[in-house]
Amino acid sequence: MKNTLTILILLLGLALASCVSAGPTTTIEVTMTDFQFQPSQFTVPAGQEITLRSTNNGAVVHNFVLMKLGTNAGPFFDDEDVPNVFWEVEIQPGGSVDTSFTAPTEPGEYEVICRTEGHIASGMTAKLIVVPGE
Ligand SMILES: [Cu+2]
Repeated sequence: MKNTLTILILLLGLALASCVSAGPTTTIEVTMTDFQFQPSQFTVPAGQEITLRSTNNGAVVHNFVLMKLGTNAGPFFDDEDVPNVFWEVEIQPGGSVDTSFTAPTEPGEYEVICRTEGHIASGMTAKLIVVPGE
């Protein structure tokens, strides 16, 4: 009987933990392949310090480039898009980078792209959703 109760409590804990992970998070784990971000959508609280754990499982250099609100690199990244970059990090093929950035303070949907030539066109885009902080 006591064991059953323990198992129930553990299951409840797991259920609660999975609910929490579905909401905004201050840690993003992203895997890059040729040519995708996995997952391709992240939700973070506004203005918070965000830890980005990135792994590049591809054969070429990839980037995690967060564009400013309301901007979009379009079908390819060029010099015109540089002023619209909010934050970015480059990851070498086979490499991992753990870093952090401060989330934008304005809630909204932000475009994430890989600026390596041709990668947007190959589908290497994602979305960062910024929600109001607590
Ligand atoms: Cu890429």
